[in-house]
Amino acid sequence: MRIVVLAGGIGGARFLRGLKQAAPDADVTVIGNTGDDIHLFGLKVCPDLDTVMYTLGGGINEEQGWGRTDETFQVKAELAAYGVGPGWFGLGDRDFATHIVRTQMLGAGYPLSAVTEALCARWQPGVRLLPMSDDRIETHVAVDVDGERKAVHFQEYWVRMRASVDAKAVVPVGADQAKPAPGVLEAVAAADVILFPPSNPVVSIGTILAVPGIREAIAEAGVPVVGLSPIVGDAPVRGMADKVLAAIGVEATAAAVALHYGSGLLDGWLVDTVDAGAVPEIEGAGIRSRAVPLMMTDVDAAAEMAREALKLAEEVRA
Ligand code: FO1
Repeated sequence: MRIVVLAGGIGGARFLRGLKQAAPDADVTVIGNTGDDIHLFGLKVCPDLDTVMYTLGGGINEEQGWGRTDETFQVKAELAAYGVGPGWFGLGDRDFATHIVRTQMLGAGYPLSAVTEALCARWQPGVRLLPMSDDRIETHVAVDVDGERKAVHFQEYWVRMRASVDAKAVVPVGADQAKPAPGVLEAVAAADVILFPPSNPVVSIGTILAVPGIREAIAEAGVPVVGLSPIVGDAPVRGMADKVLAAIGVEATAAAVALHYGSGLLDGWLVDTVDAGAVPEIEGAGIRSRAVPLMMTDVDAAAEMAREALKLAEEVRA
């Protein structure tokens, strides 16, 4: 079975670990979000691609869900000693190696998709990891600070500001001129099922869908598209998805996110058991829905969720 998964960072990566356990023989292609990418110290950092690669490759810092395990921060400290920032983004020594290799290859003319393939040769994630685009896309967030509206890079909004101020707009800068990376549209067209894991519907999955051609390809793929709600009990399971949902006028509820994607895109939507009351509204919008446990407390729980998603896909296909 060929499965295509649109993945952001931590939630997407943890879901993928469960999917691999639930469907060990499946051929999984991950379309990874690159809107979180940031250029620091002359290096290109791809947080969501790295989180998927490290999580599935066994190198992730498990508690954080990002960065490397057994990490040290000597380079970061030395940079700070030179007064070179930013200090708010925790790049570890092991992680720096990934960004140095990536930046070196990009500098030699390799596209991000080839670089990602090269990095995955070491990590062997067990899935094909494609960036959503080889073109530069960086999400910026419009905020009001000291009475003036300004745009900050997503990472500054997320990490330095901890999403403490309202996001007035979320803009994937560069998306409208970008093209899907090689293999992305082909993978969607060849898929037997397409999954939206519990990633951020605005800055992760929404950004992937903002690359011209990807949303259309999924809507026209003619195979079941099933998503899992990142919102449980009217609150995001992790992160601050509610802040960016508010920016696009979508309520932080399992039903609102499903309706935001719409029945033109989604065929099925899993909500957590606490949101079982939302199932009739979602089904009324033409999206098949089931209430199952959606807390990814461990790999087995994530695997059970993946099984439920694949089961719903087969019900939709029937
Ligand atoms: N998240 C934080 O909350 N604090 C950090 O200092 C931080 C550093 C960091 C370094 C590399 C990397 O790949 C991810 C990092 N993240 C950090 C997580 C990152 O902001 C998010 O994982 C994604 O951008 C959202 O999914």
